[in-house]
Amino acid sequence: LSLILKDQPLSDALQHYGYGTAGFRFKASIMDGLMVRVGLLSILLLLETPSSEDMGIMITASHNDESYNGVKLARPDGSMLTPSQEDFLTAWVNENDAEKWKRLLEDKAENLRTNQPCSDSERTLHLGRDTRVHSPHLSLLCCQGAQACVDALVVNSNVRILDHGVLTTPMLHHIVLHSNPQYLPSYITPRPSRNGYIQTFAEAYVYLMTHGESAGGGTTINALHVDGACGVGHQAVKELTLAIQDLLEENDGQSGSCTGTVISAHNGPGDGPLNLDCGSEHVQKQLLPPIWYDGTPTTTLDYCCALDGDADRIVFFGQDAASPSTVSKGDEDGDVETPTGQLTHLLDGDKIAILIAHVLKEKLNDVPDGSPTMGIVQTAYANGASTKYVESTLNLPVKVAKTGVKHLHHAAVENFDIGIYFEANGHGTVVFSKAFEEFAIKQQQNFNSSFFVKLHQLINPAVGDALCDMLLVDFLLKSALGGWTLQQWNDMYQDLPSRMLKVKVQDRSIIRCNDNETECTEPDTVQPLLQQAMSTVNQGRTFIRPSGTEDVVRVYAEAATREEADTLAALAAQIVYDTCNGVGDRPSA
Ligand code: G16
Repeated sequence: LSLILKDQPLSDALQHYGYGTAGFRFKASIMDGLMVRVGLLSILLLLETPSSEDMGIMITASHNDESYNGVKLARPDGSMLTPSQEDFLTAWVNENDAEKWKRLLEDKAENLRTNQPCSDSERTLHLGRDTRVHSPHLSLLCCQGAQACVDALVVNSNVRILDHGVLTTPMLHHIVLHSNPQYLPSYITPRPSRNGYIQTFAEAYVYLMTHGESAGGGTTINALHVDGACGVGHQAVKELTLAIQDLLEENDGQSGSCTGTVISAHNGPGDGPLNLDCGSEHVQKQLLPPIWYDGTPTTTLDYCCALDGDADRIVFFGQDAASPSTVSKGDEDGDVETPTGQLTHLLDGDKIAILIAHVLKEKLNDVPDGSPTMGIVQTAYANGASTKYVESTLNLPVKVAKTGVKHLHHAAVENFDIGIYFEANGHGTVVFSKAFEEFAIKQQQNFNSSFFVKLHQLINPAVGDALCDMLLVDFLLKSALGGWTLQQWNDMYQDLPSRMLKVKVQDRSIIRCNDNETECTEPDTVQPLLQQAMSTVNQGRTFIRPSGTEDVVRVYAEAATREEADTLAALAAQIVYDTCNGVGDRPSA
């Protein structure tokens, strides 16, 4: 108690620490006290799980700039917290009443004495962190809070706090899920470690690349250039690439002649500022190629992808090789030259979801009886053309969820045997039901087809995962589709031109939206003005919502032409500024 209330009180007493779209996320300078509390409360949540279940904590602010940090928890099956767990955490991290804290801990201790008097089952709290400069310090505080709770409750040594050091977010979720193998299908071997993560996905990729119908048909293969956002994903890509090369060498001559794709990792920690002018958020929102801080790749740039700061998002793109981005590490003052290159293609989360659905649909058509159900979950940010394509051309159902993968994940699990969920920003994965697992096993046993089993092995079922998604897309393009280019992928349908903007306001909490965030409900003056703006352009659609990770209001607009989309976005931004107490300069038309 003295640790949380005296030694590490909340760093900013006036701040309400809310659990946002993806955990607590603030300027790192006001997070010390918060981290101690989160560590402590995580132990309470861990002790509530059935015996021998592990949980995890990830310290990262993902796509935000380096001055931010964050913390999010992983449940035993690798998924995000439930709303009631989020409420519990939020209420207690903001609590400063010593008596209430004392009672909470006494009640918990009493409960443990009564219900788990001599439990010898081991539970572990796994910790991971990204490469931000303050992450080790915040991680340490979290561990101290967790250890203090273990000591205070006199819980025996069967609670372990295991700091894995630097991990990608999906690695942490993988480790937690694989530590609780009861949540894994029988055909996935539990490997709860960083190396286990690398081996799991490298093996599935190599199997699929070397056993597909088109295996070896790789004449169109170009190197895949990966922009690591100057974050944690860079090293992980290198490890994955090495593991794949080793496996391909072992396989050499045994099956097919596939050499795999040469994957080339760029923009590691220290090459440039984290997420600045690089990474998936930059590429997708600014519609610009990244700065290649470690030197512009000299070969073709027609097959590239960009990760975000904790490697749970990915977008693919092609870049005009004639005018690549200016190479710059920034001068002494930290200035960075403006990129000059152009995107030739942007393949975002909508396109990734549709690529996966397209291949799976074909595969399922070949299956003689009883296919599992399949559908796609999107958010309001999904391009209107993508939704139309899924419903009209693929003939698949679409569900629209609130922003935040926790909402999409839930909707995908609830509604489909094969639930493909992606946010347009490239955050997503595929979840499979028990019925799918039985189907996949039957396909393997009765029809000698391991495709569905191996596909499941290549996908991180716990959370959106840039590295798995990268390998999956590469397999689909190169092998399953026999050598598609980004152009062919892009040509599946044409996106409506869209634009995303951010507006600063005095207090974004005054803004409320409907359930799927397509309309603004408060302040009530906003939506009629947005409707009016939409009516001025062809096929116009716009919405606004308060961000759950940054202190801004987000604006999305799409329309029939680039000019109309930009005009609509600017109008919507001005409406936000005028009606919600905008801060700084009024957005220009
Ligand atoms: C997080 C969430 C995503 C969400 C994004 C932006 O991404 O995991 O689901 O789309 O924030 O959220 P908002 O618009 O509320 O700021 P990441 O990659 O930053 O963890």
